[in-house]
Amino acid sequence: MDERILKILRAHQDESVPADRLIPEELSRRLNTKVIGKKIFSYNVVDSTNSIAFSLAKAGLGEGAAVFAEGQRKGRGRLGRGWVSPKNKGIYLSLILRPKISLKKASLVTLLAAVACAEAIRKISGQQALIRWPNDILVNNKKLCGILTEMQTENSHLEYIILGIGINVNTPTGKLPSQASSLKEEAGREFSRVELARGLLRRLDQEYSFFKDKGSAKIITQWRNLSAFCGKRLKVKLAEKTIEGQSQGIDAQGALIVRLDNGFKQHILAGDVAKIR
Ligand code: BT5
Repeated sequence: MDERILKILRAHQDESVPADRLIPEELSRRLNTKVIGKKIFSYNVVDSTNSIAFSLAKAGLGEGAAVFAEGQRKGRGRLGRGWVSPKNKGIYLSLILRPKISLKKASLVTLLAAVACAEAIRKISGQQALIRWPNDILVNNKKLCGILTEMQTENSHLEYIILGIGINVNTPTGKLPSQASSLKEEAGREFSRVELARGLLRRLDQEYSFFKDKGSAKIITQWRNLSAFCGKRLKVKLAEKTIEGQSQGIDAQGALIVRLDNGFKQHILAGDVAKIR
């Protein structure tokens, strides 16, 4: 095509309609899930899909509803951090979940989601996606997916969970923070976001139904098999300090077990992990 025409098209790329649109008509085709994605809402650019899902859950919307956006202005990570969400390139999804479990078990939902994300990414791309505790999916040691689990509680009782998932699918690395990558960059080709999103909803549906019916044992085993750092030496940044030790997997509540050099085994519920060697 003429270089002048290409220049105009490129300049307006962010406003153009993507070929594979994350809209209910496409996403729900042959989805066949029991709970997850039974209702799907799609937006163009929003501040954060988690914020929309929170408002919907607060207003009483039932479990399994999914909110998708083509882009986010204020995508959220954990601990006040941000999630870079370029338009039309990634998947930005939030789900409303209302499991009847104790607060102590809520972090298992993050692990369950991490297993579903890693497996859906593996299935579509053949890439060796691995989980970095608690909420990152890595390919070739680079983060291309993050999970944010937010909760509403009342009197120490879990009301609902908003499960937010961001995946860099066809995103050029130039639009991402350093250390981050996308499925396209790692696999060397583009992927259908609709196909990946559908695969992810199905996988989440299977894992979530199994978790509600039969408990967490299967998820913990699957998680261990997909873990990037099991048995490796780690540094874990906690709220007030950083500790070092050997990763010994996760316990039944989903806490990371780290064996410190003095032999003490510490169970960690929240932190950021980096591998040392
Ligand atoms: C996460 O937090 O990884 C959770 C990300 C969840 C995003 C989804 S998108 C749909 C839903 N709606 C939302 O508003 N959020 C959820 P955390 O572990 O705190 O990681 C955040 C850090 O990852 C940032 O401080 C950056 O260093 C890095 N980062 C930011 N954007 C990234 C991206 N697109 N890809 C990879 N790394 C990124």
